[in-house]
Amino acid sequence: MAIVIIRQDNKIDSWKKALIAKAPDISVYSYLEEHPKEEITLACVWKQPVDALKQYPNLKCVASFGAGVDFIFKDKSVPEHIPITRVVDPVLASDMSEFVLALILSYFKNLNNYKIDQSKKVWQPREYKRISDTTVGIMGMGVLGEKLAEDLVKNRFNVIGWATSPKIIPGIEVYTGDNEKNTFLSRSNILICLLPLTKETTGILNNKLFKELPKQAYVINVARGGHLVDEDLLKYINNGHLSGAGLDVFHEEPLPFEHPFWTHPKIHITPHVASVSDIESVIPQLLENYRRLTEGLPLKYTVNREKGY
Ligand code: NDP
Ligand code: OXD
Repeated sequence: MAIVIIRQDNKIDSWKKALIAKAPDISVYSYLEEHPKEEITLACVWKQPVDALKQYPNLKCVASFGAGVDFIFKDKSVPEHIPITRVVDPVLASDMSEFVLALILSYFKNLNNYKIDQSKKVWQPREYKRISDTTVGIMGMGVLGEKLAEDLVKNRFNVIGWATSPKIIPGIEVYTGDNEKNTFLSRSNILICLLPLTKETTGILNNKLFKELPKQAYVINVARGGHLVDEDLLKYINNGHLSGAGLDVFHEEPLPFEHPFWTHPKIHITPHVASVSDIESVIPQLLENYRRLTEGLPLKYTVNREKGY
């Protein structure tokens, strides 16, 4: 039994070194080196090349290096009987929460505009917004959404949520399903997308949804680029209904050079950095699942194939 790491960025060596340091008894390979394919039982992946998983005849589990698994479901070569796991980690959740809080406060206090003004030596005071006047709506009240909601409440925000199943979270009203979606939207001065990307949620941030938001609402997408219909966002910002957007994720990453989001004065772009899996914090759960596989025990943090998350 052995682990293979498959990812197309420059982080393979760091993950491999850390895995070996914590579990010297386990064989860990990069998919780029010569390795015994039939020994691989666990593949740890992040945006793996198409068909990369086909070459492991004894694969027993595919583990995402992140919270999202959309890129694994997109790969039709992953055999249906193989369980898929994802990262559930308090550090990932608190990093996300800190990021979204920073984005909201930067928007409230016009910090981006002042940075642009500074570069032109322009002295131009602007009106600012207050926490006490704002309701934040979070789409997706899972591991990340719930932590964000709790932190926003601690910071005196009025917070509401939306999910598929009911939740009891002190101080937070959670709406569910399509029936309650428009009521939820009509109250959200800031709308945050923390949904998984599935068949149901693809393109959910569109004209129809933006129309239901209060005038001058601000949209933050820290989930996946596939949730957003880019042209619809531009239309609703340019016609003045929305006051702007903070976007961390895009259909194509890196965002193509010619994309209009880059230069839009009301769009704040970041390069998919809202919350990045922390190696030290995530390795114990990857190793625990590897040991569970070895011992034939149930795996932790498996996703539901039917639901797609
Ligand atoms: P979870 O699976 O824990 O939570 C998903 C939430 O979305 C659940 O509350 C679920 O409802 C709700 N949901 C799913 N489908 C629907 C639907 N059709 N309608 C309404 N609600 C729905 O995911 P996480 O919180 O761990 O992560 C969310 C996403 O954040 C990830 O999938 C990933 O894409 C993204 N992400 C982005 C990062 C970044 O750096 N930008 C970093 C990490 C994650 P219910 O609870 O009822 O099932
Ligand atoms: C994730 C991500 O899904 O980093 O964890 O986007």
